[in-house]
Amino acid sequence: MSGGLYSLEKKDFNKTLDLKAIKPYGDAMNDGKVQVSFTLPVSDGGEAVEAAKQLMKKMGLDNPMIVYHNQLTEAFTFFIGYGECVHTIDYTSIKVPKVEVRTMTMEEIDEFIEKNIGRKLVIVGATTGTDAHTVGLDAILNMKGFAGHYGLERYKWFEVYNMGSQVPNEDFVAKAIEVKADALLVSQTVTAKNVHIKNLTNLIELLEAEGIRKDLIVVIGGPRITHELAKELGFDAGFGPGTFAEDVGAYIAQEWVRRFGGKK
Ligand code: B12
Repeated sequence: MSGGLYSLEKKDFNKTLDLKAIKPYGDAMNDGKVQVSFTLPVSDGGEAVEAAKQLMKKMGLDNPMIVYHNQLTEAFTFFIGYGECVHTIDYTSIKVPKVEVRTMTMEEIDEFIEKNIGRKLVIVGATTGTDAHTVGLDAILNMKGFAGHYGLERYKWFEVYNMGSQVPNEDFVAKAIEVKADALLVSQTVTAKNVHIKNLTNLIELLEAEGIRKDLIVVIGGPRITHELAKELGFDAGFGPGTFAEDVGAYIAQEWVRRFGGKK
């Protein structure tokens, strides 16, 4: 049976659950118990442990307890601590943008495209800019797929061009024009220095300059990509960890029909 906080609420199990003020659950509702781990740039010892406990207090963790500390190297110590979180979150106020799509199998997606569009949808995928992480994109595109889910190359009604890694945006856009792409799939690793933001923004600008942005479904994916980030940067959808080819395939097929109205 599927769980979740809402199902807990309906049970007698615990009357103290307040979705307007949730806090971490350890052994009992509302105990706020959490485990944290971090490194401080000091040698191990009594002062280091005290510093770690004071830091946990400043993080909003009451009754801090250091249960493990180990000097990693000279002047660096690793800590594991337990504490009780004093903060709460109003769960009812949280709205996270998600890709709106009806879940479909590979066969259903193929059937849907055949019936509603009547021709293959052309997809161009790449890991762009300086990014060399291709495994995620390959998981979505390659014939073999990932974790028992075939990639989009396996589908009868997708024509897939996988350009691989470190593809300049200019080459990516040129390929999209050459093969008359319906959808572009970009894989991108979020970077500490926001290189990904510049690179992704540049792609949208190039597509707009060519006058083809509105004709394309443009999607990004990667380990730290969210739908919200994708929308902010001018993309149609964003897919993160745990994505399978059918999630993306169903989205592209349904979005194409929604936007372009079926066979043309
Ligand atoms: C393998 C790997 C590499 C390999 C990549 C080989 C290759 N051909 O891909 C190599 C060794 C080359 C590499 C290099 C580097 N890496 Co590296 N790498 C990894 C590692 C270990 C695994 C990534 C992976 O393959 N995951 C498996 C796939 C299946 O998962 P995924 O990418 O999340 O993909 C799924 C979803 O995100 C989504 N998805 C992904 N792309 C797309 C695209 C679309 C269109 C859609 C719809 C969905 C989608 O669907 C996929 C399936 O569910 C990660 C750490 C980790 N465990 O994640 C670090 C990691 C990504 N690398 C990192 C770093 C820092 C680097 C380097 C900068 C290291 C260095 N100093 O040189 C370089 C950068 C190279 C470059 N120019 O880009 C960091 C990135 C930090 C960050 N900012 O998030 C990570 C997180 C490691 C870390 N913790 O520091 N790396």
